[in-house]
Amino acid sequence: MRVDAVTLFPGMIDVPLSESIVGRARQEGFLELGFSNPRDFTEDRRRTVDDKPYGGGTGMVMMAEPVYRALKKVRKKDSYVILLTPKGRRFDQKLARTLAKKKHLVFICGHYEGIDERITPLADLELSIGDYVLTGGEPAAVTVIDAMTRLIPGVLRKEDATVNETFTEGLMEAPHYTRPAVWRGKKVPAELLSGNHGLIAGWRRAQSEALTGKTRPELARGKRTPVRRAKAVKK
Ligand code: 6GU
Repeated sequence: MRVDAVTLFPGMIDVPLSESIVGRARQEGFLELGFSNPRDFTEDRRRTVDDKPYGGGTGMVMMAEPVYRALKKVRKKDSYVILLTPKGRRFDQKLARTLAKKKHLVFICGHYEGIDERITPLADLELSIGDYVLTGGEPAAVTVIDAMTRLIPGVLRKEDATVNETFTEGLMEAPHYTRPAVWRGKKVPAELLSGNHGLIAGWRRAQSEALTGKTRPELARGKRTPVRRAKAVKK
């Protein structure tokens, strides 16, 4: 898949996504990541990208025109454009799966107090990664791109690694252990050492349900009484 980010700070996205699995996915061509910097589309000597908010208030607002031009440079007919903002719809695993199937995504990253509101209608989706405020959309873009990339077929060596994992079934995954079987006096649960696949599956299921009920009761409840679904993402 192709992803472009409209950002004043490409390094905030490029650097973290050059390591580990996503770094390899880029080298192997599963993910093509490009950048378009609004600062490169300014015409004044100072290359101004922000200005004071109309009506007063603190902070600066990203000006519409440089963002518009940076978007125009990368947007194609079938691009799906996502504006990253804490006011957006909350990102989750289901949306990661939907977005991972798109051919071309463009992320618009706000910085400072945000972007001139007249940019909003250019986006297909406003997206947030959680209920807290970041310095800009860039760390959110990293999070979303990471979550999608590992779902692209072929990126993970064992594709079923994404089948039984946390959130896929609305449950948290059971705990994992590796050698040694006794570490500093702490034992690995006997079920996992039994070699009995039915026993292991039953233990994992019970652990998943207990863990989810304890730390994320709203997910556990959602299993029995599905909450109203968020509006479907435009195709
Ligand atoms: Cl997408 N942007 C910013 N600035 N803060 C956030 C966010 C996005 N998602 C959660 N907090």
